[in-house]
Amino acid sequence: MSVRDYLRERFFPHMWCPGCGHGIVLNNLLRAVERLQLDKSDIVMVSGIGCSARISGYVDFHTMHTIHGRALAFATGVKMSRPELTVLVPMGDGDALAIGGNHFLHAARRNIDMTAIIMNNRIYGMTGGQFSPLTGCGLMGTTAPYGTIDPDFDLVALSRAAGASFVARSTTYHVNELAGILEKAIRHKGFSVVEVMSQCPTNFGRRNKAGSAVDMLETYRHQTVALGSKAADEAPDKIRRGIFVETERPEYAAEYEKMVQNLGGTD
Ligand SMILES: Cc1ncc(C[n+]2csc(CCOP(=O)(O)OP(=O)(O)O)c2C)c(N)n1
Ligand code: SF4
Repeated sequence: MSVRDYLRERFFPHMWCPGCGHGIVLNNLLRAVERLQLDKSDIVMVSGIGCSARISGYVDFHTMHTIHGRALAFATGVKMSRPELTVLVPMGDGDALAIGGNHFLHAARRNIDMTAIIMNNRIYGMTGGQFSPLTGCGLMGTTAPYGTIDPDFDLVALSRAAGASFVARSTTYHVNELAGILEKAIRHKGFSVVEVMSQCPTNFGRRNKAGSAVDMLETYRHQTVALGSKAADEAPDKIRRGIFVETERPEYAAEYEKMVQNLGGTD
């Protein structure tokens, strides 16, 4: 299978604005799936609502485009009924951590085997630029015309504390790294979180004077450092990229199946 075989080309051109980071995420996600040579009929992609969630329209897997904030709840149902399938859940920062924050915490706590890809553009892109739990103090949104006073979550720390057994961060600038991380996240047995810093030039960039999409990519290049690198030692204030957590612990669907078998099976 090649990357194109995993695409629904009939739905192109896509709906994203020129320069949006979400297409880069789609590209690298498909590269990861291609490297793993997964059969597309063994993959289920479940998404909520948002520009990021629209990824599910462009992949030729089994797809469910559900409701805002509830992708992980639907995905949990899919995984519990068909644990042999690979479940991918692309979400925006608003989708995953504002309206969907409760589902996120409990999916991580349960360590259910799926890959949550959180496209962090620090804004509600689809609905015109309201601030999200990842926007950060002082930045502008339509709902924060004088700058938000809400501190942001550190998604890596939050995921680790909630129990995710694989936690990583990359950006749409670092595409080779991103594809490699997504490949490992999908292969990992347990709840995997991949935060991808993904630019929204239209609703975050313009309002926050972040420049063009290319300028925003340059910012990812200069303001992040790879975990364990010399650059990271020299720049404690820069944002870390890489794999922060990769541990083994009991996976929820497998534990449930064990319990069913111990009780005599389903027949
Ligand atoms: C229950 C519900 N509340 C609100 C909305 C409106 N809504 C649609 S997308 C969205 C936010 C999208 O932001 P995010 O998840 O960060 O994704 P992005 O568009 O930035 O990729 C909101 C509030 C909705 N569709 N359903
Ligand atoms: S509004 Fe932002 S997130 Fe949505 S498609 Fe445009 S650039 Fe991308």
